[in-house]
Amino acid sequence: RQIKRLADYQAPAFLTHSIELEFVLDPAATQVTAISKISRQGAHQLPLMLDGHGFELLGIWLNNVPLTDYQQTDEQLVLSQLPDEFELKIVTQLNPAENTALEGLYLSGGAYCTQCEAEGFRRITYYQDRPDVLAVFTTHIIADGKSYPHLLSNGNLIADTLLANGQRRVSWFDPFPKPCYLFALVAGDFDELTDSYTTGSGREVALKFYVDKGNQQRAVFALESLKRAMLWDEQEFGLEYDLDIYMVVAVDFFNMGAMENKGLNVFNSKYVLANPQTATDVDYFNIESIIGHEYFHNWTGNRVTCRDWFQLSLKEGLTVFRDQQFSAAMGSPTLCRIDAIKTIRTAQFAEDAGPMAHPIRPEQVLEMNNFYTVTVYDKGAEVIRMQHTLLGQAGFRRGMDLYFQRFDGKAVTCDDFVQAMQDANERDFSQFRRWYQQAGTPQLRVTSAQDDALASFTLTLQQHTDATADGSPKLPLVLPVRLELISLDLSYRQQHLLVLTEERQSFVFEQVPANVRAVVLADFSAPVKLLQQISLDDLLFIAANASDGVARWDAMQQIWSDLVRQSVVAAHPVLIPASLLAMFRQLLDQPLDDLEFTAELLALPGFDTLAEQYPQIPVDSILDTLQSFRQQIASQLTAELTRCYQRLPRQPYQYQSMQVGIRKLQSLCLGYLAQAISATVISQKNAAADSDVITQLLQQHYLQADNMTDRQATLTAAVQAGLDLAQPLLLDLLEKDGHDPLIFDKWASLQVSLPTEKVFELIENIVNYPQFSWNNPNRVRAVFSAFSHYNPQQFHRADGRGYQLLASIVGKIDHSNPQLAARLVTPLLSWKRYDEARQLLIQQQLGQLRDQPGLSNDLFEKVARSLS
Ligand code: BAL
Ligand code: ZN
Repeated sequence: RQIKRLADYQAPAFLTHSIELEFVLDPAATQVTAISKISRQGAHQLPLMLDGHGFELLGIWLNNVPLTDYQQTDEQLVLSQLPDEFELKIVTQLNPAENTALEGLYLSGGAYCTQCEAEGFRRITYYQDRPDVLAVFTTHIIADGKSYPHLLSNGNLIADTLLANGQRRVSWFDPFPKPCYLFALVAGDFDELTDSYTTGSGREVALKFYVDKGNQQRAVFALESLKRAMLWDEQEFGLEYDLDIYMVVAVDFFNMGAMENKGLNVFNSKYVLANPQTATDVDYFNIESIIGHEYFHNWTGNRVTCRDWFQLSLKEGLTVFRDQQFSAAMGSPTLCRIDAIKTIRTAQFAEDAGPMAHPIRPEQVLEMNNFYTVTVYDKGAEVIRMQHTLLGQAGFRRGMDLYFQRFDGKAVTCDDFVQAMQDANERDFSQFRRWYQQAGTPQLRVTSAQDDALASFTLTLQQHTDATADGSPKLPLVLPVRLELISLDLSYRQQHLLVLTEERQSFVFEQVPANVRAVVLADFSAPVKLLQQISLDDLLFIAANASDGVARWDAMQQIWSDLVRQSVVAAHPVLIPASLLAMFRQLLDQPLDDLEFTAELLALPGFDTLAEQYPQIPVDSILDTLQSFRQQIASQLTAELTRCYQRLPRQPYQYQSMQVGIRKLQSLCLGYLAQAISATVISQKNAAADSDVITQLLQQHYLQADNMTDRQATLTAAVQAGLDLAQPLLLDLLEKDGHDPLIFDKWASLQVSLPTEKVFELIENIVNYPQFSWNNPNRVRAVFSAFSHYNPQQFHRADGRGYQLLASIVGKIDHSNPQLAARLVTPLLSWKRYDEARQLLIQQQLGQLRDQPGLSNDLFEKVARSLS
């Protein structure tokens, strides 16, 4: 198995200037003819090394003469003694019907589609499959026009002819040189939703969405989101779309969320299709954000691309940041930020603390697909955000302008990006670049001292990053720290941006009145773990009074996390302090204007977030404590929760912020209320009466709902609390709407979050439904990712049954779809973070996986790193 290293990068020995592809589509025997114009780069006599595997080679021609003098290995074709400039024709034959890995050309349902990032193009033809080889693509697709009326590829349509044999030949030309990972082909019979967009400079762009028959109206929200994204990118960054047509195809079989192929995005149908009956508010949010993300890639990724795959964060970190800014502009910046912080605090911190820890620019990789990670994407976005924070909005825009001016049409590095930011603003970002080299989550320790006599306030910040599995250096980083000082009487408020560059630094503030409180790391201005000793009263003060909504939410999170810690130390759940319950009462009786934000303030942190606070995760204590807290809230605030729920007006569904807030707060109330009547609640004064009222509320909420969000609220609450009413309602959902794959997935994910042992029986049942398919990543994730991520009680069972289930599925899936298997295995990798008994159980499962014959590189890399 061959590890690739960033340090070994060499510019390509040959350039491919153009490639003309012809596909004659056939499920089991698609023929691909690729004619490339290639030239030697520099003075050397190196051979041309082309990547390729998983197809049959039918012939090679050099300048139209058959070529027989070549070497072929499992992964490459080596051509020696070539002229300086030449035309190479290669004919290959593929079997899309048997391509269950969903990389290269495959069949999704009845449609052909491709996925070439990162290294899928090499499954189509021999090619220099690396992002720094940029060519102009022409694509011809030949197929039966009746079965496949839509024959699509990148760029603009240039020809559509009927051939003598009755087949159709459709041709596309993409004038923008691109790496082959951005190539796409789709052929199928779709419903088409069409619109147009006129760019700021007056060019008309045709917008076309292709979805399964009958789903046309479900693409309307995605199409509207696209238009919003196009306008936002013009207004925010001065970036316009550049082709005459922008197409989005929704497919059911897809490993990723979506893919930004030039002019022809391919989307997982989950991130395109929405109507109130099938999509939740969260789905609507995600669709807008992912539609934006893929569109923004047209500049950050496509026009300026990566030199090599180690630079993946160049396009992904930046594009996630851009989609986050877009979502913030379309809705609430605070809620978007909270959303992003949750991802960092759970999945990214876990990755840093586990065997796959890597810097946002990894230095060595066995299987590139393993590095499409929360670190590269989401921590990458935080690193971009810190540059934005340090430079300000105008400075960041200057840097972006210079970046495009310098690098449009080129394949570049993360260093090139930072250099543009630095040069455009005459700043020195040399120390900042450490963020690209170092893995790990910095800990930021805060202490403060107030000198009333001198009217000064001193804040001392200290940073430290623990060693990580990759062994990368741990030098002091540049940490932008937003701070607000507020006096207890609220007469004094000052906001500051501190920049910590040393291991330890003190910042002194003069003319500060007595009794100020410091709100540190407002807006989560750096992706660190904040360590500060701060009293419950002070946290409640911050939660009520900080100017920054994120800081207010964060103060509540810290309160819960402190209470969980106290419970872990005491070995039993502590009682929720009266002052905290009083705050809950107040928020429930007088919710803020922003109801969605109120719901966030009232929500407990999840198991994963809490777990990340501990080097060794006290699984049972955290789970018991969370359960106890939910039930304490439920039983002490039953009346307030019921009142709050009942006061909120429901209206016919619209995806609109006021309504989203109502639904979210009602859902929160139902979640707690269900716990009040959960079978495990022991002390309840008038349990019987409450039980009837609450059961009725839950049932009515489901039965009267005109949308999926509300239905899901009841179902989630009832399943989590183990209520009997869950199963009949789940059955109702399945019978009415379970034919729809996206609803089936929701139903399955709800079932597998049942926190009792019965879940194993449910899982056995689910995989036997005709709607379930082991070859469809959405179906598999809906059951097994949901189980391992949202059912910590059963996944972490002390008898190891949860681990055993996941490992057996991973082993099975690895034969058909290694990329999917390697993603599913993630929760098992951090076995060293659990107690000794669990360590042994997980290690045993990983050991069996490692020894499985024919293990893919994808899975091998993760399992081997975990066990080393
Ligand atoms: N480039 C892979 C999918 C995405 O990040 O947009
Ligand atoms: Zn992306």
